[in-house]
Amino acid sequence: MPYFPEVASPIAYEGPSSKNPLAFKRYDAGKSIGGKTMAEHLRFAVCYWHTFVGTGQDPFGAPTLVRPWMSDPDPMRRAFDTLDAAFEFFTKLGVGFWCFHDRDLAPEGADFAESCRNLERLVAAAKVKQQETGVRLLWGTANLFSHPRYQAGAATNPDPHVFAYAAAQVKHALEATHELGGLGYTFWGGREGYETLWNTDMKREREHFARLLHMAVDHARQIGFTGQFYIEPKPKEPTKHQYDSDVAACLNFLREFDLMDHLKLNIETNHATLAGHTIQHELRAAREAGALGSIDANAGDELLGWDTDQFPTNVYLTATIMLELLAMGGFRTGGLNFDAKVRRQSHEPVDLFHAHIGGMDAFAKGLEIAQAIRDDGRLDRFMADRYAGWSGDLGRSVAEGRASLDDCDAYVRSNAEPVRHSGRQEFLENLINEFVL
Ligand code: XLS
Ligand code: NI
Ligand code: NI
Repeated sequence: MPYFPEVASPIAYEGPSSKNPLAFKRYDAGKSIGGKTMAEHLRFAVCYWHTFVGTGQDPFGAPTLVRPWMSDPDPMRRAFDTLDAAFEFFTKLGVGFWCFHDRDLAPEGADFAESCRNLERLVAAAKVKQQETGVRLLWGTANLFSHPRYQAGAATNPDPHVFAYAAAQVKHALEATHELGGLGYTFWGGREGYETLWNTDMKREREHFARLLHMAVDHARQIGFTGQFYIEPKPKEPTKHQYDSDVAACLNFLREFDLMDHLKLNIETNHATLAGHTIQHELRAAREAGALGSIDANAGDELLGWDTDQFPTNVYLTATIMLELLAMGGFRTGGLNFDAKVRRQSHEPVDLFHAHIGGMDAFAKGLEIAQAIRDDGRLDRFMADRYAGWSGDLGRSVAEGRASLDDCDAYVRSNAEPVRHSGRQEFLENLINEFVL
């Protein structure tokens, strides 16, 4: 019995004039844009946690997302049913990748050994599904934040026993990822942060966090996992102050603890917003450090101050993201993972299709806009002209470190007042809109 009977066959591209809610209007997987297909550019992934095991529970009400694949009273049978639903969904949607946490895929057992056995059984089944469908694992991760043992953090817990538990969980999640041919492995801090400094040794906790990452890198080498490690910045939630708060903080952390060669960043739109940055800023900061790895594609709500993880529908946003990606030359190991959830009133399984189709169309359109802006060349030329002075004698001598304060003093004395130039912000906003409108 299919779990998504409304969707008889893979979602097709029907073009912009289609009125079919179960068709793509913009995302045409095989269409070539700037020498690569849309599918190759966008590398869409579906996340397991929100999409298949999310319940819609919130602090004010009970679960609303009562899924047909979650009805069996036995947790392991439920997990296998969920796996069936997930791969049916991936293939009907036509995405190439998925992402999971260990505990989304397999339930926690009575003890750690049983949890590991549960995970191994589900991984074996997922491996078969991957072979049958060709869907690949973009990244795996461990859930080091839901269980009460992690109430004071995982790697940053004051108790080394809890650190060891987290490390053991990472070992198995990493091995599961390796077994599934995962292209990457993500660390999201979860509860790696603090509520109050009255009880927190921040220096020690950050050192321990780095230690776990080094241990994971060592273990990957030992088992032959060559996928990319990622760290995912987020400023708050669940803790008041997370150690991996934004891109700049993560880069500093990676440099401080000698991890730059081993981790790149997985950047989430809603986390950028919560950090008081734009996603454009966060992507740019990571890209310029050579550390932009992957993207958790979602959007927040400007009126709410928490991680609402909504599906991205704003074409201006997706075009901005795609411009940064194209400037980097596209993804190498990463992709666009829909770390996004349907609203709790959208409780029917078909809503999951509407949500993902909308996000994929918005990104396809964003890709086309971004490529057109690059082909047009005016934006790049404006930027080149704006900084052209730096190719002259003065600019080069400063940038290359040959000029001293004395040299600058002499230059200013022998030249007239600098000429001011307009920043042309409105002109540039109009230029972008030429392609968006
Ligand atoms: C939570 C994070 C989480 C990570 C994976 O806010 O976005 O979903 O992506 O642990
Ligand atoms: Ni995320
Ligand atoms: Ni999030």
